Amino acid sequence: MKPGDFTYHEITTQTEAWVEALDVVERSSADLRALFHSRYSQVIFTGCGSTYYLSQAAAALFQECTGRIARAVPAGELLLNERTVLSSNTNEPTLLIAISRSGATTETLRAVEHFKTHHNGKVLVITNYADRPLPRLADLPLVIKKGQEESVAQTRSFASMYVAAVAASLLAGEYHAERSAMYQLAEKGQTLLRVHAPLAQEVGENLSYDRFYFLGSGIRYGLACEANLKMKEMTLTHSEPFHFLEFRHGPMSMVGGHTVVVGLLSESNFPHEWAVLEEMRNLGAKVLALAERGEKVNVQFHSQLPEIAYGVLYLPVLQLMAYHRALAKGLDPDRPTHLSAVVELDTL
Ligand code: F1P
Repeated sequence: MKPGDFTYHEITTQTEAWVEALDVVERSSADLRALFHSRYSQVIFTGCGSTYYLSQAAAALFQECTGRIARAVPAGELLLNERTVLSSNTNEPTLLIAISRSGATTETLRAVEHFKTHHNGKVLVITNYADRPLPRLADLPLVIKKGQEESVAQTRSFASMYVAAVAASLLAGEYHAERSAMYQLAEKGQTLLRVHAPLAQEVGENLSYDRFYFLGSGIRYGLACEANLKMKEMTLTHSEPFHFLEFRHGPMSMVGGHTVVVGLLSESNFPHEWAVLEEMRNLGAKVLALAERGEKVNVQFHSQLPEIAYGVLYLPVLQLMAYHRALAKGLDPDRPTHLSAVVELDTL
């Protein structure tokens, strides 16, 4: 095995795990319906690192699909600063959705245990491993085994759990046709990986770029955060995520000829978001745009699905770009510096 072989395999086979995620949600649909019809006044999504970013993407989508207030917090905050997150009125039940690849991260485990002991509400867990402590704490666990990975940085696992979170949100919002249509995503994802592999390699291997900004708004912000984390973990490159319009309010000072600005564009706000990318191009940035369609957009999905359903398509090309940059820098994408696959603490 060469450095990066696991990561490459996990990125390029991830669409199998997307399909399994849809199957898992379908098999659990009666239990999920019962859970979503139970009484709760707010929904909290939680996780750590990648799965916190997944929580951000999922909370925005859940609220968009259902109209119910949903928020994402890092599990460490839910545990250590719970009064900034949960209502002290225990008559107001909360639906807690905890997400973890490993099902063993200490912060997430302790936060869920504490919630179950001191608060009123049910717990849904999304994970890749059944035989771990976190799913055992759940009222309902959704386990997507095909998302399991050898690598430390999450790629296939993230996408699989994100697809499950999207499908569950569509179910909660009664978007049934849209949820069925998600089965078409696997083929679209494979096509994107095939067609845009050279672009991911070209941008990834260009070491004259020294900083990456990932712009995404609404349901895409959490995905921009995750793409930014891949760049940091795998390639040790300065990288940050921003909401599109926020980028003009300070961060654009950092833009120049060595900058890549990646835009995860929406359909609904395309002109406003595109304008930001054009301005950054005029300041010398290399712009990499991803969207459902658009004349000058580098990566076009042509999924013909509604915006709420196709978010996972933003991920594979950006994951591949991080993989290529890590190799070009002489790093092992499978084993990011200082990281282990799961953070287990005996201090909490
Ligand atoms: C979360 C996580 C990963 C990160 C690192 C440490 O794990 O923070 O996102 O890449 O490997 O763990 P999990 O709770 O989702 O298993």
